[in-house]
Amino acid sequence: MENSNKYIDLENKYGAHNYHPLPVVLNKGKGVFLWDVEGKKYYDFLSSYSAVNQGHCHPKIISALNHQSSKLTLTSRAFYNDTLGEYEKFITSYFGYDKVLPMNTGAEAVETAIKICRKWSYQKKKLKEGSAKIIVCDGNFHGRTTTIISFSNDPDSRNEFGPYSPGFINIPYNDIDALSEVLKRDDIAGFLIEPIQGEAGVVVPEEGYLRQAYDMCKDSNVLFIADEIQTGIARTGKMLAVDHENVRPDIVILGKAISGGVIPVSAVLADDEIMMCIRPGEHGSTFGGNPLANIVAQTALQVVKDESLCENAYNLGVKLRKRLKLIKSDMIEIVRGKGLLNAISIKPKNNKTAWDVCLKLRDNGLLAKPTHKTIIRFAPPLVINNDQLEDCCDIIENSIIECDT
Ligand code: IF1
Repeated sequence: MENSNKYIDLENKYGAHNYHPLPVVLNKGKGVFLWDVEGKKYYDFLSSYSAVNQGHCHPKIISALNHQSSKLTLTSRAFYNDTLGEYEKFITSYFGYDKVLPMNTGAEAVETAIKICRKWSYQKKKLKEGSAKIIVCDGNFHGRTTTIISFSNDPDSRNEFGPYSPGFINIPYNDIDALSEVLKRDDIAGFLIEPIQGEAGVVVPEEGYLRQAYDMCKDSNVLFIADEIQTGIARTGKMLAVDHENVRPDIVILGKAISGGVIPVSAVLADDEIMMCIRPGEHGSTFGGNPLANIVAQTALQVVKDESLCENAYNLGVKLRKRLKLIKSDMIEIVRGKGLLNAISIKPKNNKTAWDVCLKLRDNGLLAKPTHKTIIRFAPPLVINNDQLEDCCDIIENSIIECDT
């Protein structure tokens, strides 16, 4: 542990204290596995918050990264390059939209979607400029920029970061009446929603909620904007979580696993009627659509299809939830999720909390992390196989039983 402590001390001394990581120091990843500096091997059950759906250091993605990185990494958008158009054609056909606006981080893509939605509302819906409102849900997590945390109701994300950006209306998640009520207003531009709320603790809305919400937005000429940064790219057992209800959002926001967790890549997808509201010089970023990102993302998305990760996530998710529900411990209060985006909530017992369960899981060779103190997210890379999943369920069961006694 002394080797790990050396690295932990360095981070404490020289790094901002904006995280409280689980005490484990990693230096290698491959597929579903991670290794620490002492050489101990772990199953990764967080997948870097669903960024490594394709598994750590997927050989095809790394090979594409290495090849392109020795050729051309960045041109800026001041000039054309021979990768962007090909990638744009690939990803718009992959998800079935006319256009893509490439960005880098998830938060940047959410900000981009907010700007596109507002532009559309002034140009096409003819709202009075500056009046547009976007509906958001309580319990949301869409990133950490000052505009995005302005509509967060999580004290840790929001407190003492004011003054806050206006133009957002919060309603309860999974409450169709609340949405119906606010849609009566005449200044609504869009409805921004996570199809499953990840950070809130993998909160899955009732069957039919997304479909009803989408239909109501259509009837009110309001854009339905799906933040699929965490739920997309096969994570919930479908390519997009909205596919479970056959909803086609007006705007789709992607990030994380779009690059297989290799480099930051994000994207906003929409049809021409919406996307063409943005004109040259009105939005962009230095690295958005860079050649390295384009090649890595195209390869990472192709891996999802080549390796049938949607089907695998769907089938193994059913097995995982079944096994979790069989664990005989009253520490487990709730088991929920879709595909391989799952969570359990832990009721403290014998002074043992979700944090202690995660420490025990770590000792037993599986890495997971609590959110909001009581929820443990279980989200392995989608390349996990049946035997590995069974092994992980044994580790989870044994660890919880050890904490329960
Ligand atoms: C951290 C949470 C998860 C996201 C959704 C946008 C973004 C995220 C649905 C922004 C990012 C990350 C951020 C990361 C931990 C992780 C997270 F715990 F913060 F809330 F997954 F639930 N929309 N989520 O989940 O994307 O700018 O980070 O690329 O901030 O610690 P980003």
